[in-house]
Amino acid sequence: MAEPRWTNAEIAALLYRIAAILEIQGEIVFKVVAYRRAADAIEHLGRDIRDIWQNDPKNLRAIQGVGEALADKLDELLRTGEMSYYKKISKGMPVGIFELLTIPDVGPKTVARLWKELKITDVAKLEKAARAGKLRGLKGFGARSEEKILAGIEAARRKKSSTRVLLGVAYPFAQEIVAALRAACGDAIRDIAPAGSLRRMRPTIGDLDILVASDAPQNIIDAFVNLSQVREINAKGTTKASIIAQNGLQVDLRVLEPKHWGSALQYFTGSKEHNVALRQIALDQGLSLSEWGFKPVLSAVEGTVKGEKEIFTPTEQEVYEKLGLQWIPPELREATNELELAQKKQLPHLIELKDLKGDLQSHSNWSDGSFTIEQMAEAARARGLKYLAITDHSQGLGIARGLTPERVKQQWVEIDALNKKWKDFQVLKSIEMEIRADGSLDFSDDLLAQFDLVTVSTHSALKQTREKITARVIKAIQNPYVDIYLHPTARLVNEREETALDLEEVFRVAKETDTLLEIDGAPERLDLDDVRVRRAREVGVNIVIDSDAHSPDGFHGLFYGVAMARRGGLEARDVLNTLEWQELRKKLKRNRK
Ligand code: DGT
Ligand code: CA
Ligand code: CA
Ligand code: ZN
Repeated sequence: MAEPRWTNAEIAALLYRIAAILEIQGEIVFKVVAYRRAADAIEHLGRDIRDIWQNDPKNLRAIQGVGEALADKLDELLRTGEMSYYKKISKGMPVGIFELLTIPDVGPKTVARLWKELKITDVAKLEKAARAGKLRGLKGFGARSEEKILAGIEAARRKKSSTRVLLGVAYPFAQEIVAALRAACGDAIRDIAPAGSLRRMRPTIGDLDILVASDAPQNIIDAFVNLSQVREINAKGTTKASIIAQNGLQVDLRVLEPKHWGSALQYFTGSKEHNVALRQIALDQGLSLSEWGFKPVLSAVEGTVKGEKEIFTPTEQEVYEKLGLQWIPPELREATNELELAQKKQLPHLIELKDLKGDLQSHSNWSDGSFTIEQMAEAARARGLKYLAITDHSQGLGIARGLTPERVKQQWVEIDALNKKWKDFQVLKSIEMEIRADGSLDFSDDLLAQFDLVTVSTHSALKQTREKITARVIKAIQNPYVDIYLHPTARLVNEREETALDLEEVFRVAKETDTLLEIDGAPERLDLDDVRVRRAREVGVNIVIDSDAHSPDGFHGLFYGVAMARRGGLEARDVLNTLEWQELRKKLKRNRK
């Protein structure tokens, strides 16, 4: 049965669609922009829109871009599951029309003309018409535009079929490409860095953007297209090239003169929205900013003043400084509030990997890991950590060879013996306890009280309704011996959607009960993500960052977990496992009474 409840993401998608319809119908730009702005705000709310709504349309106006009229429409949607306005304006709109908008260079105006004048209502019809040379009948269209459209259809197809690559795959691959280019080009490379979404540490990467500063661009381009990682060359010019790597990832390379390095790195790091806002700040100061640097402008109308000199920014710092801003860490460049903070010189001092003193989720061969506790501990210690919680699964999770109370006791004997081995390191007795479908737990309170700390999570019955799964999790975290709730939304990037959990409610109860919430840094999880992390901090929930390692390599999860925390604006003091174990211990609710 269909779920009548609309998620934030679905509501945002509906508003984007309304904007597209209005645009195709030739509505005034202002109205279209308003819908897009509201869609964007709802998409990045970080909490369920119902928590703001609370059955009163007036409350919705607190959301950016939502005025009275839209508030009423959203109110109707939240109450009834339908929006009559959408029904009205989408009436008679062929569904295929929206896919036309995903083709590069095909905007709403073109779509409207294709539809009205040639009865083209989907991609298949457009492709047929372009091949048959029928588009040139339209005013302003020629054989070249037909070619361009066919190429665009192809590009849109490719984009749709290739899912975005996990950060955990793209990041090491980018390092590999950078190292290979350095080895091949030596001194010809003055500077090299990955830019784009990878530098911003987004959980998934569309394509890799690599920048090189050099006075010998052709050498760099030649070396690049000849790397052993290259499967296919898409394009090769004098200063840029684009390839498909053996692993399927597209890599765009741009070579530029060193004097443009700062502005180019800034531009190609994005995000696009951040860049748009930054350019506006520049314009307000009479400067036009591009990847090439700054140029003074007299006014928007007059354009660049003849003879006025360009201003180059060899470093990225200088780009932000020139505008009176603090340099903004790439992870924050998603157009939330980073520019405002940078203006006021109030950017957070973001947490770094080296701030972490321990890891509170890891698995050994006692459950679904493949290494001994000792191997895991030595690997954590080699990374400079001082404590490691072994959180093997509890019996409720049969598939992972979950531990029974008897095996838990046996494990403790092993841990006690191991802990005699080190002066500077400690293995903590812990467990990843499955929250059963009804909210009950695998172990008795009496046993739970004897662990150093207890974590809970959900791996089963993930399709429960919002009410059920929320009640289930809340019941678990209200237990006085449950210290941490792991990977809260249970999503798997590209594989499994989040559960229907009411996170806002969980945040509230977590704060009330002193339960910690986790950023699980395993690249396939990254859960909580940046938007949720930001919200959790706002509410005042305490956060920990864990690797969820199942092998020594798995500790790289700490690096990606820290990246999510940085994207969410966290400082070291916002993350409890930056504390020594003796300090953290005192903060656990089990030790607070
Ligand atoms: P991705 O590849 O989908 O994971 O995301 P990005 O952010 O890497 O996007 P990409 O590869 O299309 O472009 C790299 C950066 O270049 C982007 O973050 C900002 C900049 N950029 C690209 N196109 C535009 C544009 O049309 N306007 C502005 N302001 N910046 C752009
Ligand atoms: Ca990219
Ligand atoms: Ca790109
Ligand atoms: Zn787990």
